[in-house]
Amino acid sequence: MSPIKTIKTMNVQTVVTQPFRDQKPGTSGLRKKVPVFRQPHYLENFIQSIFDSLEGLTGKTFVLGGDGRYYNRQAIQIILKMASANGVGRVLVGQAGILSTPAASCIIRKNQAFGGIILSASHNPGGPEADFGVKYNIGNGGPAPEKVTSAIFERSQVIDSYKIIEAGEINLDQLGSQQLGGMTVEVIDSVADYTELMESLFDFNQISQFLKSGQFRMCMDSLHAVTGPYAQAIFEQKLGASAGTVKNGMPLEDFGGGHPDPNLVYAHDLVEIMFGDHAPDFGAASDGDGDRNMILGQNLFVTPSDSLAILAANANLVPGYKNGLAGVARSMPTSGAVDRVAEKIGIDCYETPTGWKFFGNLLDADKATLCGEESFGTGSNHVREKDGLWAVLFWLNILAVRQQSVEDIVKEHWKTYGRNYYSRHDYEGVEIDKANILMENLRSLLPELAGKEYGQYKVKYADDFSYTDPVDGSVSEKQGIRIGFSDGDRIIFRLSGTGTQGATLRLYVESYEPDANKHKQDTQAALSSLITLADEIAQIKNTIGREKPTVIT
Ligand code: G16
Repeated sequence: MSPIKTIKTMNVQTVVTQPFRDQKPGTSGLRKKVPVFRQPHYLENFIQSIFDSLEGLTGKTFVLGGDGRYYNRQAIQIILKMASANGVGRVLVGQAGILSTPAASCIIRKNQAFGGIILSASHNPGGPEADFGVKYNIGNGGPAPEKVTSAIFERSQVIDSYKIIEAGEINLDQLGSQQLGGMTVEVIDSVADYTELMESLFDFNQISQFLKSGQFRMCMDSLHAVTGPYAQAIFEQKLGASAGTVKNGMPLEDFGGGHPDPNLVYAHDLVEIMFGDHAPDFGAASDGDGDRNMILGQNLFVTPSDSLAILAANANLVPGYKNGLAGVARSMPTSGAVDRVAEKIGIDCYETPTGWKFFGNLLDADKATLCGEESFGTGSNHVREKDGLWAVLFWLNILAVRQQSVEDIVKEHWKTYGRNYYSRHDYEGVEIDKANILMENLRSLLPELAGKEYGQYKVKYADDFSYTDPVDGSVSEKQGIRIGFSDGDRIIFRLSGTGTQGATLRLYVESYEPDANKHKQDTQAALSSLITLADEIAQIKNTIGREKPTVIT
């Protein structure tokens, strides 16, 4: 343990400020452009609003870290000084300011911390003109539920001062304890606790033998984001995968100019490798803060919805889950593939609004063990966040046990359970007014849609999804417009809650095909009539003035 270093001058300053109107947290914390966060008092106001909304934080332990994007280090210095001024007892900070979102969740839980602040705008680009974000996680390690984020927002709207101490900078690169006023700052290894947790869940021996067998090659693309050091430590150093298995493993402040979003569009280098000649057997990517994942086989993209279903169906092969799943949960727009697995195993399947925070209560109450979302998120009760590398390890464990290709596993799954053709079409950077008009028009159509026929499709139900939490009874309304047809097909419309520029309209399309002879179609072709119908009902092109989506996954 390094000696305790005291930084002198600890005057607590109370700085007069005025509210910013735009500090309402979205699907996952407050996300804005860096120049917005760098305005005088902007970050400070939001952080003080967090502290003001928490009762009994004096003397308590917090966890702090981020995905290493531009402004991460500066923001950490400010937050540490504010935490000290607000009476926090101890802050555990990831070395160099680095903590992946799932690692932060793991560390909060392991240390029974009061909560944590994670600095990330997830999959959004980084850099001086790009995106930054702040989210607060509660003591269970998960994102703050709506009652907490609402309280933070309400406080931000009336805030008139914040507290900060005058002090020098903390050395974020040196492991060990330093003193900041009355508060201890412990700079901790960003990777160790998380690696240990993974080792407790998966059969590292079997995966290691498999990786070293020479029969199997994998490629992990960390997209110059936070998972680089974690992936190198786990796959290459611990499990013995060959050097170079992890690509783009050095976290960069601007993610190398890329968009750290593991999907077919933004992880194009990996997609080229996996769809090229001599492709490895298994490919994976994760996002800016390490909570998302994309899984690929040779010439094959596994949709996140299918991935969740396959993990659930094979959980008995993995040490950490071999005693069975209490239940599963998926967000409403996620395909119903996992529902069929749950039905077969005889466990409950919960349908929640979009946002990992909605899984927290289900996991805490042991109603669900595995959770997942179409937005490339999968996770379990081991932490309270989705977890990219956990999903990759889960797949590796299944592959090591079954000794089959990704394609064979997916095709067998479809044969057993049927295939849910599924796609999401995103229209990014749409004018906010136009996006709102489209959603309002759809809402006003809802009462007359039920029973209506559009060619082969008959509308069975049409509503704006509302969720009542089965644990605490809280109600979340207006969570997405669902139009379901009598054959089980669905189209869903939502506005994203994570963008920082204009609005993003998301259209989700799903069609179930039980017949294995019809599982070879191209996804977009299989869904084409539903996609056309979605435009007919919502008048997308006419209302937002876009001919085609920005991103299709
Ligand atoms: C966040 C949330 C996820 C959500 C995703 C997309 O992920 O944690 O639960 O599914 O955003 O949300 P939206 O459709 O509102 O943009 P992340 O990885 O960005 O933190």
